[in-house]
Amino acid sequence: MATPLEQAIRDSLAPLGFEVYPLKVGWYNGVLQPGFHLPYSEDALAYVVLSTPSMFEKAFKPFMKQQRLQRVRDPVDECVSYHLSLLKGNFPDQKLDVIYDYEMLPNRRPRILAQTAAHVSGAAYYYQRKDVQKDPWGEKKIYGVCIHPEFGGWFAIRAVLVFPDILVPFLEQRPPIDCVTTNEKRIALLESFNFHWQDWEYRDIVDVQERYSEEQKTYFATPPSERLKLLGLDGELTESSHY
Ligand code: B12
Repeated sequence: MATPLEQAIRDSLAPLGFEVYPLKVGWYNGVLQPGFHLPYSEDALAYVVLSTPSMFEKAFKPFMKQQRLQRVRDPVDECVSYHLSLLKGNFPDQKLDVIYDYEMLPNRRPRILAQTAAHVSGAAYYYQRKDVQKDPWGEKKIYGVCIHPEFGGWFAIRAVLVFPDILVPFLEQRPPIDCVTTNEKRIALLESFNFHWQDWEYRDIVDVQERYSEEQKTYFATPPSERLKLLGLDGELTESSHY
């Protein structure tokens, strides 16, 4: 059963095409080296925020239409931060830190390892090289990828919300659904994600309920300098994401 807080977060974000999953900071820190730890109590409550395929239509297009773009960063990132800032305003009496997927520390490490957070919250299984037996890649660097049971790879991990003062020592951890079960498929998944992610194929490694619309695919496949034109707006972008 969702707590009233969780319900309030869902009620704000679900209509915009986002999903949220609770976690304890300790679950996240527990699988990471100290250099990546989040500086909060191990029992502090956090939520992973995912964008599902419909976020583009439900949040991003209206955001662009309302001309809310400040042109300081990638438009999708601005849209996400706009909505999460509004959400923050719903909890004026609660300390809430929002950590975005694109935020970097001064040492150039990401502030949050979004995939690790998604895995430990149960949102999406994080398939890494070490989840494969007898891998064929030798010295090559192989990046891992999260797969969601309903959306496959058609989603992005946008942020982690941390409530430093809400301690939940008894929060129950749900394991992520392991939907890419065979060694062969895991190899195919990591090859596809690492060597030809531009063809979108890795996203369909499981049967999915929803994909990005053709318009959304075109948007992400368009070079950043032409994306605003595609949306009927003037100007060029300097920052971009492809998620
Ligand atoms: C930097 C970055 C890149 C870099 C480097 C990639 C990398 N993984 O290092 C580059 C530019 C290459 C890149 C490319 C892409 N990226 Co990228 N990228 C990121 C970013 C910002 C940080 C990743 C990072 O530096 N991780 C640091 C490394 C060290 O972490 P790690 O490998 O996971 O290692 C840790 C775990 O193994 C953990 N660990 C150890 N044991 C265990 C055990 C368990 C059980 C667990 C859970 C963890 C764990 O400890 C390690 C650290 O010590 C993330 C967003 C974010 N904030 O996380 C997106 C992200 C990983 N990228 C994403 C995507 C989609 C892409 C691209 C397809 C698209 C694109 N626009 O470029 C390509 C595909 C990759 C490719 N073929 O090039 C998505 C992946 C979504 C998913 N389904 O998993 C993310 C999460 C962004 C998002 N908002 O959703 N990316």
